[in-house]
Amino acid sequence: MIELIQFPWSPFCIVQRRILEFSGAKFKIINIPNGDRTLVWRLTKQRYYQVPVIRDGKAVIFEVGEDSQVVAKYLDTKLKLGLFPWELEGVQSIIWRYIEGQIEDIGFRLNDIYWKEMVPTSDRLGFVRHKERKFGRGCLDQWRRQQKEMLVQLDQRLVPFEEMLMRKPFLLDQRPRFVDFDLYGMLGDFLYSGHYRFPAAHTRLRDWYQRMHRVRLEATAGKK
Ligand SMILES: N[C@@H](CCC(=O)N[C@@H](CS)C(=O)NCC(=O)O)C(=O)O
Repeated sequence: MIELIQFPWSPFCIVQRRILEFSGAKFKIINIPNGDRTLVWRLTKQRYYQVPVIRDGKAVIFEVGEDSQVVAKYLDTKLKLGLFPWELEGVQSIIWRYIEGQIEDIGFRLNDIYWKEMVPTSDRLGFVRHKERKFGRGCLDQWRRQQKEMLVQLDQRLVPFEEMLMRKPFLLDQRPRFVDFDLYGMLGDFLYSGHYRFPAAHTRLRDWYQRMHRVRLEATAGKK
């Protein structure tokens, strides 16, 4: 059975989790503490420490670069999901860079403001150290002070997606493609703490998010 090694609020893990749910395949979730990557380190033979990682029998799948989509492409091929059709290849690459850059960057900061509600006491030192080493001393408090402006910025950065949904149920097609799952993951992280509502101005996107929450491969048969 496929195993997903993850922690629950990670945007990139939510992407793969939803893809697996969408597929209808049986899979198992293995949650690791944010601050203890021992399992990942061991499984990847000391080549990777991030999440998500997929274990599928003897195969261990993980990203090889900042812009690789090794995990999603593996699941797509193995489970025949149709998430990366050739005719959308270049377009999706441009869009997922925007999603994983512009949207993820604000979404995770807004969620991290509530880090104490997510991170168990035993993991807090490692969490704060990791964040501060990467984003500077006091970054978590700084994000709290910038919360209002960041929410406005997120709203603005989501406008293109609201526009993409004007005439289609999914971002590029009549059925979801990889970028739908990618955006779903970044927004899933933003909404994880439960302190935010879906941005009110984006009504089509809100309906799309609900659709993405439930959509199943078997229901997309024959849809282009
Ligand atoms: N491009 C990678 C990014 C993965 C990533 O940034 N994972 C984060 C969790 S959301 C992580 O493990 N960060 C811990 C670290 O870098 O030490 C992907 O798509 O999977």
